Amino acid sequence: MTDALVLIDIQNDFCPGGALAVPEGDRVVAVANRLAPMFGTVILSQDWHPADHRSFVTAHPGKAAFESVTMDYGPQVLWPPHCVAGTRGAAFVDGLDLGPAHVIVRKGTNRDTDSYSAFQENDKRTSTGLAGLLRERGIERIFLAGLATDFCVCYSALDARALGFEVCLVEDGCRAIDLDGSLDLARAKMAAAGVKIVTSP
Ligand code: VGL
Ligand code: ZN
Repeated sequence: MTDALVLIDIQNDFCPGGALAVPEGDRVVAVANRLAPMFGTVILSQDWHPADHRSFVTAHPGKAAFESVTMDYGPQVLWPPHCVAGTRGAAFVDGLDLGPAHVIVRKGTNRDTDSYSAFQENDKRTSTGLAGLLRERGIERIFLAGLATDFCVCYSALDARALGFEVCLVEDGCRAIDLDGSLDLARAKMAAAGVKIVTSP
């Protein structure tokens, strides 16, 4: 009862054929569907951007996708436009069973700030409210799966640790973008923060 499953961004645009496709991204769906009924609390996060979001390469003429720029809040990778609110790309993958989900947390809704973490925006100040929700439900430990291991899953894991939750990363329920060694870096940061790596039963 003190465990929650938090499924990160299992959306069309992060799957093969999507705008920001993660290799084998669709493979996490079966794991998520198998895990969800085992938990009393299931949260889904959904990347949900306005069409003119500042993390989109299209908002930075002369820049290329996957280049980094400096925003007010620090470095920001420029992404191909993805998960635009209300579009098919932003929808959850068809095969994902939404039945067990209690709450959907949308993130990245603010034009000027990206939000990798399901807990707070990249400014490291603006909360999504997820920590309060989990605490009010008596949650002490979260299991994380979804997309992408080295961005939204990793940032969510690190924030959860900083907020005092135990964190188990379900490795076979995640897939990575792996941009310039970002997966190794994410693994090292998560290990240093005390994130446990587990596999689904
Ligand atoms: C993500 C880049 C931009 C993710 C979301 O879900 O990992 N990555 N927006
Ligand atoms: Zn995004």
